[in-house]
Amino acid sequence: HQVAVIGLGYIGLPTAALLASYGWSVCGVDVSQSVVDTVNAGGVHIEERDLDRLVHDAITAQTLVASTEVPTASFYMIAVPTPLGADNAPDITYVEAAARAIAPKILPGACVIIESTSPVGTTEKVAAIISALRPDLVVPHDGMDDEDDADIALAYCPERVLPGRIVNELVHNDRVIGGVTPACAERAAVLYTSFVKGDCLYTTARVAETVKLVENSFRDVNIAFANELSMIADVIGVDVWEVIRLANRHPRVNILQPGPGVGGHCIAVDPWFLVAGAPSAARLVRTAREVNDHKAVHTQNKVRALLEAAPEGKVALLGLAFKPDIDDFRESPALEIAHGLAHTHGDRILIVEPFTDELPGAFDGTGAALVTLDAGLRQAEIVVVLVDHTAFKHLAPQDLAGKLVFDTRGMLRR
Ligand code: SAJ
Repeated sequence: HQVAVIGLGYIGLPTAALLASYGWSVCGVDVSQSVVDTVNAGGVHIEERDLDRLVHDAITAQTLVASTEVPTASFYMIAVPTPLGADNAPDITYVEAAARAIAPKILPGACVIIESTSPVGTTEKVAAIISALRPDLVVPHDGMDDEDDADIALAYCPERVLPGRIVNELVHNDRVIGGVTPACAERAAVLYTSFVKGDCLYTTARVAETVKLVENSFRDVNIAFANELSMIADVIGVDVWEVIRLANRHPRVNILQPGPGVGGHCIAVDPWFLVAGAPSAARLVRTAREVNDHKAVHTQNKVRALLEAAPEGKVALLGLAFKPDIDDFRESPALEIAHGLAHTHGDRILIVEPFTDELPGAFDGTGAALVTLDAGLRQAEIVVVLVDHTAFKHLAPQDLAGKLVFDTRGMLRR
């Protein structure tokens, strides 16, 4: 194979299928046999726009195959998860395991690319792992006397695609290509320039690692500002949406939207990787994380107060996903809020989520029920918007007449 993509998740599978569609012979590798079987049957195990057709076509054309074994390849792309461990410390064990799986297979001339969001210094750790397992190879390192001495190339090229738009953004976004040496970046660019229509921007691996974390921290800090404003507005008694709308008419102000908290597996996680690298310097980044996490607690408390104000009434919670029009519930503040309320208020909780057929297992035994939007509106005295799915946007004032309404997204006024 020309390319081995390690990890067939939200990033690896679209990237593997896209590379295959651009003529590369690709082997997608995953530790899960069921993922491998699904992909080899031309199917997908994740919901993402345009992905099913792309995978189906690549499998039919035999340009993509999936396996649990790492093959010998010219390019290895690591796209495995890097979760948060205990105490918000980054856990790179899957990246390290991928490096150990690649090491015995790699031949001189090959290129290893890390795409997983990683704490700064991870690329150097991968270099050390391959070096230790393959003393016969000269692995590149920063500041080496003659970079042409290296037997393999090693680069960090972060993904930066938006869930829901992954296939499109993989092609059109600019890419940061961080080589351990300039020659490594050039080698990695051979892969990216074959399908990226945005610009390929060259730098060092360490800068590229930092850039990825900074992008998501920037967004987290800005959402935290909006969320803090919403809590300040509650105290001083003004409409936060009106404040933001008018403030944003200033030519140099661009405030984001408050919500019930920040979710997803990136923005709620990556800032902690930056904090871990420089704990005492990263004060604003840490506080932003705390503000956004607190917003979910604050939202839950406000719903509890409404439940007390209408002691016989039911509440319809609209949405569980971490953002609109997506079926992804990972790290979702809406899910966390619904779950907390289900545990204390059981059968008073009605959940409306068009992106699922059944409630996640964590709701078992709580008494909370998944209902349609119409049923929720019929039965509930209180309506809480947690996610601004398109399916909720046609709600009219008469649908909500006589109900207590709490709109965490400002959707109804929009
Ligand atoms: N959110 C708000 N208010 C806003 C914008 C977002 O509350 O004004 C919330 C959303 O509801 C959601 C969370 O923030 O809960 C994150 O959503 P998002 O759409 O901002 O981002 P993600 O997590 O889907 O994708 C991000 C993107 N990063 C940036 O925009 C800087 C994407 O480009 C990255 O590739 C992705 O993280 C990743 O994989 O790291």
